[in-house]
Amino acid sequence: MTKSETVTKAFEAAKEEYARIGVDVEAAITQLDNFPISLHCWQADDVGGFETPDAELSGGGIQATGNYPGKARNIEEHRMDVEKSMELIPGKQRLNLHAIYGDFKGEKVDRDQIEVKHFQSWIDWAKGLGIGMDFNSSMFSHPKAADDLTLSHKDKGIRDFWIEHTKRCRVIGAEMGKQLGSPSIHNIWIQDGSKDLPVDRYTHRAILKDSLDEIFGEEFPAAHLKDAIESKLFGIGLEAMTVGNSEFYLGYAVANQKLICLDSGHFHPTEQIGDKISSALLFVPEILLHVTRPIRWDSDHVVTLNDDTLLIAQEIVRAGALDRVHMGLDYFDASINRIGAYVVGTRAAQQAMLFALLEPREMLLKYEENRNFFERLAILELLKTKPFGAVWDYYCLRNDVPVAQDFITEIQQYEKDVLSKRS
Ligand code: RNT
Ligand code: ZN
Repeated sequence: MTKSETVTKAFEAAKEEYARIGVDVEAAITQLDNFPISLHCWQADDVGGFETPDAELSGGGIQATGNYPGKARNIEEHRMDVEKSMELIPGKQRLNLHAIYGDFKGEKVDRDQIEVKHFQSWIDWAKGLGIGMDFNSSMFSHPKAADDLTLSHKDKGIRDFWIEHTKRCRVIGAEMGKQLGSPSIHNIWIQDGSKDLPVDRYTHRAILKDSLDEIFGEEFPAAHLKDAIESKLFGIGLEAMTVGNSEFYLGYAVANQKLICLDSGHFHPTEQIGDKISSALLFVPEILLHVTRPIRWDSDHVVTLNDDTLLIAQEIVRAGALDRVHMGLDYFDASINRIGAYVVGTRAAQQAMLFALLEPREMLLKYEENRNFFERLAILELLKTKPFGAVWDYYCLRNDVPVAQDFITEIQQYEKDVLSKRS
């Protein structure tokens, strides 16, 4: 038997087995096909970006650790790496770009000067690939962010600089959405906070609220732009207080009907963002997720198919919210092959979605409503040994991407041919 015959045969058997507990595998696959994952551009170069002069991630309470060779040094290499990664991932993806990744062509363009023209080549690139794009204002790695205060700074000059930057980012995001025929989600995350206990939290939060009001003053069609705001518990060097904490942004998002962005690394370690989805959905129009894997802190390790990722996927599916929850990834591991990081992490997120879509919904609900809790537990445990892998492999085969471990050799080859030649 050829490999594709083996995979198909295993899939047919799996389909029957799932059908026996009332799961329609084909329907699950169709739903997965329509659920794009937004790939964060910043895994390819450790959150460096393409500003002139060459910048590196600095401050902001976030850190990319590791020194694995081969990171993308310019926009051409970056696009090549993202394309290579996308070739090895099944299903639909989008690209999530940060403002510092503009096509500045060696020119020094400060953040309050960026325009659509600096991103037109990205839009054209995305159009060529037939994918949508999301966007982020970049309020870190900049002299005007050195105080760890941006939109909430008491200095009006600094604050206005970042307000201008973010206003421009929304214009650029809206243009991306318009040209690509798919709304772009613009996300605001700021590092603003304080290392030691401050005496004035209130004013900084009041200022941040005013800055956001000013930023959101301009309206864009929902078909072009969606606004998201991202909360955080703490950052490195900013342990005592974060201006934009969960209460702040959730309050703001509810009051102004913005998207709340939930990042799996931005809460206390025993909290799971999967649990927050159904609550937020009742009060905000849509949710943006930054799926990541925090180890002991917001370490942004590559996403894996662990309990946290699974719960996120299960809660999206169980809440019937595949069209209201947008899944973006947000990790940056500089210690391993970066294309490998993209492929493993994105596949894990998709696998979580597929696993969740293969749940026998009716049966589980019935058990739960009848308080048959051992039975519910038994089925949830049983699902772990169902032939999930056979469905996944078939999904890859059908999408014409490497099946099972085959992507490993492809990435090794790319490292040999391309990455190892970058000094
Ligand atoms: C930082 C936030 C934020 C960034 C990216 C680069 O803690 O998670 O989303 O990771 O915007
Ligand atoms: Zn994030």
